[in-house]
Amino acid sequence: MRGVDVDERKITCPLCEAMCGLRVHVEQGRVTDIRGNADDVWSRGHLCPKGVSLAHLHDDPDRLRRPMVRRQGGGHEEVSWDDAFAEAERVLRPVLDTDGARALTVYVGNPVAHNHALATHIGALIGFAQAVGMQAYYSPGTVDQWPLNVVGSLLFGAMWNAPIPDLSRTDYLMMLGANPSASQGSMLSAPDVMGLLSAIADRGRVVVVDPRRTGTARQASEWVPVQPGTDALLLFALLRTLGEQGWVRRPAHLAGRVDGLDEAIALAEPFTPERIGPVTGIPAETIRRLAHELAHASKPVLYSRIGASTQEFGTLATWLVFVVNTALGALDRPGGAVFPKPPVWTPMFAKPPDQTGVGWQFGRFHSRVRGAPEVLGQFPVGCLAEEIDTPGDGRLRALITVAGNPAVSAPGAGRLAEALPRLDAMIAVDNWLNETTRHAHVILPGLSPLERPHVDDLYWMHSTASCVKWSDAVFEPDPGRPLEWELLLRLGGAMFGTPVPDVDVAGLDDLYVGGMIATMSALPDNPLSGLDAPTVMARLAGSGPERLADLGIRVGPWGDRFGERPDGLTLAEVRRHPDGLRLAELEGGRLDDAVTTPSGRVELIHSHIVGDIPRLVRRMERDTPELVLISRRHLRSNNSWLHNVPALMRGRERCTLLINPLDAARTGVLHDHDVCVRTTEGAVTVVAEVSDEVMPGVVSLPHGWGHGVPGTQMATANAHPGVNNNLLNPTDVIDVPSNTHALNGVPCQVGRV
Ligand SMILES: Nc1nc2c(c(=O)[nH]1)N[C@H]1C(S)=C(S)[C@@H](COP(=O)(O)OP(=O)(O)OC[C@H]3O[C@@H](n4cnc5c(=O)[nH]c(N)nc54)[C@H](O)[C@@H]3O)O[C@H]1N2
Ligand SMILES: Nc1nc2c(c(=O)[nH]1)N[C@H]1C(S)=C(S)[C@@H](COP(=O)(O)OP(=O)(O)OC[C@H]3O[C@@H](n4cnc5c(=O)[nH]c(N)nc54)[C@H](O)[C@@H]3O)O[C@H]1N2
Ligand code: SF4
Ligand SMILES: [Mo]
Repeated sequence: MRGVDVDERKITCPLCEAMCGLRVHVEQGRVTDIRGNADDVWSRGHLCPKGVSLAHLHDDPDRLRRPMVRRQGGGHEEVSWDDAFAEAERVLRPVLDTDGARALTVYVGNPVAHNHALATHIGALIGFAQAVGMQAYYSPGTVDQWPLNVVGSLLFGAMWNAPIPDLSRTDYLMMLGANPSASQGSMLSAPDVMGLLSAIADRGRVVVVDPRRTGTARQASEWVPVQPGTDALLLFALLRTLGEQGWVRRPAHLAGRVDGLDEAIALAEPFTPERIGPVTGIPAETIRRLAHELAHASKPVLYSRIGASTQEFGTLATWLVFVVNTALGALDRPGGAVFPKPPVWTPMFAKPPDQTGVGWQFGRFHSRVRGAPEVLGQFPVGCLAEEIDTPGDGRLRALITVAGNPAVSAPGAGRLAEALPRLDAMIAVDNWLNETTRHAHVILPGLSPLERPHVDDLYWMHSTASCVKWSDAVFEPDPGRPLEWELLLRLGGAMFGTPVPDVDVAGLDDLYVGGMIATMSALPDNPLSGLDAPTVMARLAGSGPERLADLGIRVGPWGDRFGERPDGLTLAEVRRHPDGLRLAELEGGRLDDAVTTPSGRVELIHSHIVGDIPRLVRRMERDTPELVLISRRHLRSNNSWLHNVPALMRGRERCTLLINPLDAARTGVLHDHDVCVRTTEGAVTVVAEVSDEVMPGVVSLPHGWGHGVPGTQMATANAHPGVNNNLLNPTDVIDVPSNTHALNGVPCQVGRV
């Protein structure tokens, strides 16, 4: 039955990279049911408990619907949009007038990539601020996938360009530092990724390299416990063994398309299985056996994620995954590591103008306090606090956070919590009053995930098929509410001197989109190259994010290119397919198309990466600490911000310290009792969960907790506060080539409270 009061909408869940198609059943303006859409061309009905929680997010009484400003005496109060914009102007303008945009930065949080309105227009805020002098911007990139971005840039030509494992065809998958049973896949989009893994285990082998026997490891053919932070050693030893045994495959399709494989194998020389065995905790004979299995599988492939990224040697480990894939002949081959073909183009896929023509440049400028070189435009996110609290010329005095919670997600969280109140201007574009936004002078809320249209672009760059899906909003937002992209343009416009309340948002949107098209069409090597910018602009439909979705689809590989391919796609056509369009399956043989390095070949050797090998050699000579800390995720969390959904919080407390029985016995720690965890950065008290799920010498604490702090408004989360993992993570242990913080493998001590 359909009618005004009863309706069913098909949407794509915007919460994670799995991009599940959902059916949302609405009665009398309320969601009564959410289930997987079995007709969705991509996900075929898959979903997880978080997808069902979209209704709770929409209804959450704590979710902000009106802007808030910080009262004089502390605490926040709701105000009108006009008053909020006036307050933003009041705090921001004096900083810009006296110190300029150099004193301002932007923190771009993770949901930006999952929210099309933010994803398309964050570039306006950052671009405009940089145009008037903002130096670096910050993001969780440096506590996440920055090593992959560095490796993608140098080896394959662009920062989001990297092959993914062909899960449907491989017969031997080695996974390092990824736990899709919780994450549902990362930098690897696949519907029902655990189903695909179990099919691989049935027809071949899945080997999980992880200090913890995760849900993924339990379902795998083999769990290989590894000492945190030593994956690069393991991978070098595998590479060395492949070379030594004559097991390197040199298939015809890679001939003349890859540079540096022999050099990479030569660099593996110091890393014998015998030498690295005691450091990694993996016996030499296991390493030789794994090399043998990889070499003799018919379609082997390696894949790594955050555990092998946010660690001391994240770039080398990530790089070596692609080197070993190349040595196995797996690169660009069905069943191996293949390049997806994203249907929706985004400017994120292009090289920035200043990096075009030359190879990628790093260290173009340095941070003020510790002199960190920029990497892909960013300093380590752990620099944020010191840039705010260290006096002197160029001190950060203004911060705009967009869908980010660095007070929880960034290392050195204690210092950051003390630094944020010192800002002269803090503006948060955010939907909750949480650990970070409580410090904001002004909070500008966006819409609920059910109130806005959605289309994914970035994640199709790492997906197991090429699809495109458009979701209309399920509910119309209240009239008079500014949309999130409009908020970003308004703040961006203020950079040029216009008072926040007076910014001509529509005019600025035209300027931003027109300027972007003009820039891109003048650059080589992107789908806009050579197009006539004014014609493109004139033929695009809509405004805001919709206009950019139309552009991305039309210049994408299936697009109409504004009439050049009359049967090609436009946004209007995509909208006619509520179950999505499935355009292509993964295939090999895409190197010539996908690789955009200066040479046109995969360039394995770069001094920026291999220059870090001496540091790795020194790691072999260093003693392993008695106990180290790693992070973990849970299926029913999403970083820091889904803990306010009651349905996801049922069951026992999840913020516990996992500790091996041997370590528990040694330190006197008892199951279910409070334990104190201490690092050079700080100490927390948390309940211990004694379990051989973690290997000896390793303790695991989830990130994203530490709620219940004064001034926040999240009733459910605050009733289950947990502890903030990042009070323990120091800001100075860094994977050098990528600026990424080591959040895994942090030396710590535990003891009874
Ligand atoms: N349900 C849910 N899904 C999510 C998220 C969430 O919070 N909850 N977050 C999303 C985000 S932002 C991201 S980036 C992705 C991340 O997705 P994944 O990369 O799959 O992340 P994790 O589940 O944290 O798995 C990382 C694994 O690395 C292991 N590990 C730790 N240190 C090391 C090490 O030194 N070496 C090796 N080999 N392994 C190590 C950990 O024990 C853990 O099992 O998940 C996304 N999906
Ligand atoms: N120790 C440790 N720390 C980690 C990690 C780890 O494994 N270990 N993982 C890191 C990783 S991979 C990531 S990605 C980061 C995440 O780091 P962040 O992006 O800083 O944190 P999130 O928890 O994702 O916070 C999301 C914020 O967005 C807001 N929000 C949610 N939806 C919307 C929306 O639609 N619009 C707007 N405007 N706001 C919204 C929420 O209220 C919240 O404030 O954490 C990192 N920190
Ligand atoms: S796996 Fe869960 S959170 Fe991720 S897209 Fe699917 S339903 Fe949403
Ligand atoms: Mo992330």
